[in-house]
Amino acid sequence: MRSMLVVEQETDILYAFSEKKLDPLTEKEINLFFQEGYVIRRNVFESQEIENSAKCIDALVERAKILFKKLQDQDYFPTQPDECFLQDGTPFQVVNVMGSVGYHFDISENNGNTSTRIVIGKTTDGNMSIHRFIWAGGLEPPLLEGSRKFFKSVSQLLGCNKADWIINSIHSKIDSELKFDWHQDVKNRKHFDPDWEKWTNNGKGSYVVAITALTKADESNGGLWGVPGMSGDLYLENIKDFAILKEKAHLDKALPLNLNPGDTIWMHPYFVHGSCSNESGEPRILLINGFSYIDDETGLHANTKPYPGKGSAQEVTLKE
Ligand SMILES: O=C(O)CCC(=O)C(=O)O
Ligand SMILES: [Fe+2]
Repeated sequence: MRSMLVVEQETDILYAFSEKKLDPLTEKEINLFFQEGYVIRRNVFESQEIENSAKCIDALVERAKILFKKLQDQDYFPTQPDECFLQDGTPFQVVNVMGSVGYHFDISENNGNTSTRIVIGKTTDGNMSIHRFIWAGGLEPPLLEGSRKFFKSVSQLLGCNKADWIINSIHSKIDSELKFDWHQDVKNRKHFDPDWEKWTNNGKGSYVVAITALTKADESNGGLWGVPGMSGDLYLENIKDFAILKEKAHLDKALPLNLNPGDTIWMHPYFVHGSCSNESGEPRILLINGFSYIDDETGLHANTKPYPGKGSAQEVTLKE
């Protein structure tokens, strides 16, 4: 059963993240989004909001450190995909994607009603690398509260009054070898949910992501790259050969999507993008919010699957 997001019931006890609402996207911004596949707005998060987010991330990192220390104490770093347990009984999954091993811990609070998936790895020199915090607001509700400012823009871009809030993640690249190969987010949606968009294709992609930089994100620290321009419904999933991918996806036209702290980029699910590893020693931290379409008339959901993190993939009302 779909229920309202927990944070909606608890709004009263959360501190105000920001007094200021986000101005709706202008017609020009909306047109850019559909023509270019993305639109950037500067200073969407003010410095106070960035600081609040940083406090939440610090708290998540502390939890990650404790988990990593337990792995170290046990000298237990399995590499084969498996369901494993720490000595204290905490379960975790080992995921190995092309040699990059991630330890996935679902950590819950609030009597198990909300949770975050903490994904960590080990660097070649034996240190912890934070891969990501999935549904980060499950453990740190201010991250959800602060992200509600995107609701209006999501309603404008998806053309609906309600959506499923499926992603609220922190992607932190600090001295990490982590990178994201060229992809379209629609691929992630289809992988996750084979019934993705089955009955609801609204001609607008049915999914939108709003990525907010909490540090600078540019060429120097493994930022974000993208290929401006949308080529209809070009879907890249089945292209394995890089030379063909390069040609079809026009990778020669790729640009760095440079963001300063607080800037937000909205991306269409067919927008081709990726990011490099961060060798700079300077962190690159993104807050990623993803929403999927619910048809106002039929009530059908483009997404039919629960996502990691209790409290995620829940229906939210976008109109304020
Ligand atoms: O963190 C990044 O660099 C990119 C993340 C991304 O594109 C994704 O998760 O789909
Ligand atoms: Fe992506």
